[in-house]
Amino acid sequence: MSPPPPLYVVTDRLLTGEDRCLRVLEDIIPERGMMIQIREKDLSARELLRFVDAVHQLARPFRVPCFINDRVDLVLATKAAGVHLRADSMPAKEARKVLGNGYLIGKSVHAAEEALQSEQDGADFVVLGPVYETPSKQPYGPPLGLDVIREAVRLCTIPVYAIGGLTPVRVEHVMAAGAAGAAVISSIFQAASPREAVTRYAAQLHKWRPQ
Ligand code: TZP
Repeated sequence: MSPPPPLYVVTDRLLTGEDRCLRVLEDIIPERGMMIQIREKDLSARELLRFVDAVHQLARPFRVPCFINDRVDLVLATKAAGVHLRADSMPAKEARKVLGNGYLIGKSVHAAEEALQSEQDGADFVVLGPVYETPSKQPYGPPLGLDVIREAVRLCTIPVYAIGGLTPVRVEHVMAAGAAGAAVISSIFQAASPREAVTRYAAQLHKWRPQ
């Protein structure tokens, strides 16, 4: 199986407004080389379904895979690429029972041992952070630093993505620490030119993972 794309773009409508969020996705998706996580915790199932459909319309022509945060049921209903589980989601083992092997499972983790546990539970990749202080205002806890990435990469065989305060410059450091890629919200959605930000990420990421 080819490795998953190194850039994991995570949506946050509350940061940008829904229209801007979709316009940014429309702008960056043709660059490819990315996965998208739809992370819209405030939406009801019905509202989320509508939003996922809007994102799929943009992403599917370019074969950009979309993951839905937490909602295994909506992954099945929309045939998304997979689910992205968080700490209070259904455990990966249970999600696998529901989804079978035709879908991917990502998991958010905050420690190297949690990354290993997620792998043992059947996750296909983990997203570990916050590595740096994050400009997104939500409470993600104190920055973990690069050593936690190194330790998770040492323990795991599945890809470990870094998240939290990433920029096209910092991405070099997390990749040097062994990360498989970067998961990003604000440095793309709040960039003056999101497409240029994606191009800069791609230039850095592909140095580490030639395609
Ligand atoms: N989990 C850990 S940090 C974070 C999440 C969802 C937010 C990342 O946002 P940004 O703006 O890319 O730092």
